[in-house]
Amino acid sequence: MDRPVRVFGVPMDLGADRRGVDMGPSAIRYAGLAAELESLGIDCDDGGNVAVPSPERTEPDAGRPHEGRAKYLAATERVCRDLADEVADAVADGAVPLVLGGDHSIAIGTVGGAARDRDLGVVWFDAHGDFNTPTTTPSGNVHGMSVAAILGRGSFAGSDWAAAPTVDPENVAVVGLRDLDDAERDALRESDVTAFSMTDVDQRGLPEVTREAVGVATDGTDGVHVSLDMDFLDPTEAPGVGTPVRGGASYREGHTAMELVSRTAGSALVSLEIVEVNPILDDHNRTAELAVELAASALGKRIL
Ligand code: B3U
Ligand code: MN
Ligand code: MN
Repeated sequence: MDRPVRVFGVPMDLGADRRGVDMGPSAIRYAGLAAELESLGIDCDDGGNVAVPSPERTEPDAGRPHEGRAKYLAATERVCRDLADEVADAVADGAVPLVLGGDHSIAIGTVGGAARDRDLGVVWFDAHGDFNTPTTTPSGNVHGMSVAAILGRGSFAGSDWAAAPTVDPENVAVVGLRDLDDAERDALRESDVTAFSMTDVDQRGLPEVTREAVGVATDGTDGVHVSLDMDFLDPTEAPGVGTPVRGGASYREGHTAMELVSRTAGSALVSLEIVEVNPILDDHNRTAELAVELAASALGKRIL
């Protein structure tokens, strides 16, 4: 990576049921993120944390009335607006923002900022589709709606923030799916988003699937955002995640995916984000350590 990297932490857990992902940014920094990136010759600067209100002092159903339910949507909006500004400023300064979550609702802010002033493609590595809307969600948790939000789907349309679609579904690819709700699955299949399940990964192999996903995100766009939900990995490798699902990517597949991001997106990589690390559920910080390794692979680390 020849551009500097600017790290942001977003200690957010309003978008998920299980507490603990708010400690993800600390755990990833503690696992040696800055030292690892500097060892690769990357100029790494820490932009600090974006302020997140605590759930104890926040009203889940405050704010704009919505059809259906999206818990803490008003607070999530404020956090995402601040994050979007930080991300947009970092990109304008010639840096690559590396955003540490936090639950996956923060991607609404990261993508909002990265897509400012450019056509952005997105590659989303996740066990889940994050394609629910406030009307289809079984949980009301915004981390299960963030892909829908960045596309301006469902009742996110018409409100003035998550509403404005920031990306074109034809330039969005999701990789690693193995846990979808019924209505979410139908919506994803009917959409123009390219979706690769673990069945595709099993049958075609992760390298081919990842190359195709990066191709979807770079085709006709000005750059790519990569969003890595750590539950993309199998829980044997990444036990410390908000919502573990068996049957995920292996340790090497995780690296292969990130190495291919670096090789194939290269200078088109606008921003990177790693989310859903939950230190409370982790085993001696190994999920955070893996997050550091995967960030290094995505930013150009090579074995040979
Ligand atoms: N699809 C479910 C569960 C879920 C989504 N993302 C995560 N879990 N991490 C939902 O609540 O929307
Ligand atoms: Mn997710
Ligand atoms: Mn997930």
